[in-house]
Amino acid sequence: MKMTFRWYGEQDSIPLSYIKQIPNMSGVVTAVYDTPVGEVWAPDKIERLKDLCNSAGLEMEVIESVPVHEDIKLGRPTRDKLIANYAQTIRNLGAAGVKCVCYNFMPVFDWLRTDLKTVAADGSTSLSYRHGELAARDPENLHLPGWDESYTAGELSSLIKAYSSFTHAKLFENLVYFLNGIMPACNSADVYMAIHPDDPPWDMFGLPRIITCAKSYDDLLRAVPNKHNGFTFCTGSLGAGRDNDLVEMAHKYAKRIYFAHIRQLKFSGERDFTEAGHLTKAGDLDIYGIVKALVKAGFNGYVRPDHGRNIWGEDGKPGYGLYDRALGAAYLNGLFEAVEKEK
Ligand code: DNO
Repeated sequence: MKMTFRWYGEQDSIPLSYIKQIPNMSGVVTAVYDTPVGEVWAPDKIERLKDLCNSAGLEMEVIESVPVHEDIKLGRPTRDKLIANYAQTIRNLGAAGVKCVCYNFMPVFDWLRTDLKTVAADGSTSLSYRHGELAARDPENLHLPGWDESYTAGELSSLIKAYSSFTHAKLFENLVYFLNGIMPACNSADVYMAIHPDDPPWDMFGLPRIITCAKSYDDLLRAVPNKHNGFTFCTGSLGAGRDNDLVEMAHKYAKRIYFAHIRQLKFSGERDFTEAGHLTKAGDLDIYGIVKALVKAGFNGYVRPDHGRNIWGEDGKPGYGLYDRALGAAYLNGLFEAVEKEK
């Protein structure tokens, strides 16, 4: 495995030199943030980002995310042009040494939470989700960090309407169409696509969500068997689905998991949870069991500590502070080393 760390480009308050100081850090996971969704990422922007990372002694082999335009998800007539642009971005990324691209296929919204700073007994803060509370909110008035916020209010409302009679099957068909359209570019650039699960893994505000469980994984692998089609195994996203057995999934799909986001959850209700530090005993997910299953089944991808808490007075980007993700990386390094040596 290669341990990595998410870095939000030059706007990120965490310097690359600090990331480099985390033991065993091979590289950062980042993105070109100033190209509108749907346009081609220019080679000079990619090279510039790569040079920044490499000068700090870090690789840039994983991109999170190249966002997918809503017209592709909706299957609108403009999609072929947008898919051709996406394919060109993949070729440009491959030429710069990128090996893995994380993306998601969630309609309109990315990850959802109700609170970004839930305070724990020890004073640390983390993200939390309470289903009843979120479902009662107006989706047209939601803002969360890390989202594409480029829609105007009018665009957002017409997008939500456009999905109103949209079925899961149609969305899945459009995902397959998209993947088939970009696979030739992935083959020639040798770039591995890693779809991020829906977070949380259920429909929200009447918008369909389709990457939620083992069945979605099976359906997608069957529809697009190409090895360049694989997964970002996000334990926090899939783990919110109480029926998902993450240890079993880690074992079953290890070879098609190209990127693992490892994060811990503590449940307070059927669909209510607070994020926690990465340790197995800090929450309800068996982080040790997941790592063990991945390693034993031959996982050989990228890993990043996901979210965690804000601690030691740090007022970092919610879910993306330095300190607790560094502690998470240290813990995960230990787990991987132990399990790999046992193998
Ligand atoms: C949240 C992240 C997601 C993820 C995208 C991938 O913290 O895991 O925003 O980056 O869904 O496309």
